[in-house]
Amino acid sequence: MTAKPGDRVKVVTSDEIKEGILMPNQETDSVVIKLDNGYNVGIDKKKVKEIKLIEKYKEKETHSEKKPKKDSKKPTIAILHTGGTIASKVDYKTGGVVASFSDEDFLSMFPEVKDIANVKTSLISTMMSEDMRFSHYKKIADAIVKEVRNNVDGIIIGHGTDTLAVTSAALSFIFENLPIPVILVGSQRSSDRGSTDAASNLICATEFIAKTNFAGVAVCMHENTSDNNCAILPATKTKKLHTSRRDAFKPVNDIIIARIDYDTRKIEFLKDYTKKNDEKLVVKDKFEDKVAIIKTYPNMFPDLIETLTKKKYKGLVLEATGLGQAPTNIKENIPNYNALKKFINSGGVVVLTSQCIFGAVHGDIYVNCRRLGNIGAIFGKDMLPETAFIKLAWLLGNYKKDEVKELLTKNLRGEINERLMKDEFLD
Ligand code: DAS
Repeated sequence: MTAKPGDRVKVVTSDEIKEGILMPNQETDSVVIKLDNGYNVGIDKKKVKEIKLIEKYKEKETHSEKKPKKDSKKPTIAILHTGGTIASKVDYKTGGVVASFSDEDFLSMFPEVKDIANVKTSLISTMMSEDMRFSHYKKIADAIVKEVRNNVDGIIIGHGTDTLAVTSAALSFIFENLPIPVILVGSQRSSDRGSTDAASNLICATEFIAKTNFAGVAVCMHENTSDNNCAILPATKTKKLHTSRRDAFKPVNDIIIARIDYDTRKIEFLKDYTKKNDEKLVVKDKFEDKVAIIKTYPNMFPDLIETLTKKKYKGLVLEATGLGQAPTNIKENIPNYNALKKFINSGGVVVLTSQCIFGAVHGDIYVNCRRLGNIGAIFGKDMLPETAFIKLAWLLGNYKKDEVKELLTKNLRGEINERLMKDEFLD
């Protein structure tokens, strides 16, 4: 009888025999099994001589109701699931990856976490992060406030990777004086793949919460392509720069906050950080819906900007080229200039950012930029376009227009780096 996903098997290769649960395999070149210690290994299919069936999969009737015991010597961490692949496991019947959210399920997937901390889990949503809306940021913020009141030592937010860095920016604007760490963790490869980064990212985030006095929002993901280091990345200055690599997340115009060595569990801080505190937590969780982000492009027409004016949008982030130039200078592009002017004159706030990933925009170097500044466009310094978008929507949701304009170019949560250094650039 051939083994099916979920069956206990022995995989025999020319060099070794490995026993575990056969996983539905998404990688065409390897057989993946879950070992008894909870981790997955991928074995090169070319090397496999035999897959011996040891025991057929038996579906469990119900989950065990046994709650993991709390150890008073360990910190308590709340894991809030929003979806993505980070806390998913295999449904052996369908072979699909399904989200699993109970404390017991979570600890059976990542058994090592309970050696570091007491863990409680809760479900916020089961969604792909590209579907996130401002209402979800509020939901996550409410759950964070609840756990802060429960006196947990730190919070991990499991999140899809696509917009993880945008949520981290949104959360850092929402909260002032967060007394504990809130670390967003994703995984680029799902946990049924031998090369998954879910366990190491989660374990590093747990170690970071357990061993440091960091407070505030940050991201924890692989720092390099091997499994030996994870990075704690700044919440408002991080970007997903690769579609599939495990080290896709990089700081932009900034450096990582800390490095966690996965093998030795040593934590090294690379920059100053906010420490746990008991200042009064301030929560401002409103976002203005009528804010858009538009990338300029060759042969651009004014239609999109005109529509925003007609629809009474209040804010626009224009992802311009280079130092903040937009196609507004030659005769054919004057309609773009006029459309921007009309948007601003009708009460809209325009923030200029750059399509260049690194560096800052400047209003006074090129005459073309100065013309945009003269009609009231605001230069967003070195802010990432997506961070500028979140900041603009958040400011418009919580402040008066004059304050919005003033605060846009002030560094509130590390989103603006006034002193760019050459090592704050991708090597
Ligand atoms: N689409 C991705 C997302 O949810 C998948 C993932 O990384 O979890 O952002």
